Amino acid sequence: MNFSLDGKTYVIMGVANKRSIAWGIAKALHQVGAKLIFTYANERFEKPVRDLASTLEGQEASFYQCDVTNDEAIAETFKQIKQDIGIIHGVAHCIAFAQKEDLQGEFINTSRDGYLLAHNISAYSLVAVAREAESLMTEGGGIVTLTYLGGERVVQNYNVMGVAKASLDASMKYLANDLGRKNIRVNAISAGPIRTLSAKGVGDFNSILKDIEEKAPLRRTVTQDEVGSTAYYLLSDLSQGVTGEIIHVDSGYSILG
Ligand code: NDP
Ligand code: N5H
Repeated sequence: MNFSLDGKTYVIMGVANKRSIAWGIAKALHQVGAKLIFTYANERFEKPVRDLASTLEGQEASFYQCDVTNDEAIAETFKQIKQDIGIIHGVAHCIAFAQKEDLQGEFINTSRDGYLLAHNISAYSLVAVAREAESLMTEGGGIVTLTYLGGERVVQNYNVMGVAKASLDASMKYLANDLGRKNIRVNAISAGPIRTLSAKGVGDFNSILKDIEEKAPLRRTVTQDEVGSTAYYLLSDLSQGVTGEIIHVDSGYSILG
């Protein structure tokens, strides 16, 4: 078994800044020798992502703009990657979005547009990305996405994003079934609450973190780096027989009733 990712290439989607979970994954994969390709949604994130990547010693990363609401943009991104770099061994999909007004109050008030937007960016994008990535993954490999407990049970205020995560989780399993015969494994990490740009503006995030510190078996919250090392496990040969799985990196919180 080869623990190193030397000679392997991974696409990291969803680094916004140094607090991003995607950045925790990037650091973990870099540490074990992987070559990294970063995608960002919005032009304004190009420079911050390039600046961050330049801190990874010896890493000659590549960068592409890819708004996952746009099928042509996804196809063009992977076409460019194929031309510029060649084959890839995996993708870390760390992307979600919902309108702020749909992340508070009662789920029953979710608008059709808000519902579709959250599902478009947060769930369907995995399907579209997997389809384009597949043709570049000729040596097999792994796809990892990020999910949250609110897709398995009701978590206050998570609302439409919970329903989108349930769709993401199911999409991950169907993709695992489709891609298994190509030796491409598809898995999800269910992360505990981590303070990131997305979590900003969430009312009372401090009390959510405090609740984890009080109740979770490990009596602490988790870090981007801990999610990163689990992503390394799922994207490497360490997890050879694992596909269609959701691993909770949440200090054990999900075992509580
Ligand atoms: P970040 O805000 O750091 O990352 C979210 C990313 O989503 C951003 O990089 C953003 O890209 C990207 N994104 C949004 N819309 C689009 C789009 N149309 N096309 C491409 N990319 C898009 O937050 P996190 O690191 O917290 O989030 C990463 C994942 O982790 C999400 O799926 C989230 O649901 C999940 N998660 C987070 C938890 C937490 O507590 N933080 C807990 C459990 C799961 P850009 O910056 O370029 O706009
Ligand atoms: C129960 C909770 C707290 C309430 C719900 C939070 C849900 C957050 C997820 C989504 C992805 C956040 C989101 O879409 C924010 C946007 O409306 C506004 N932010 C942005 O546009 C910024 C600038 C960009 C970078 O963000 C994105 N996403 O593009 C859940 C928490 C305990 C855990 C959590 C925070 C989960 C999660 O999925 O992120």
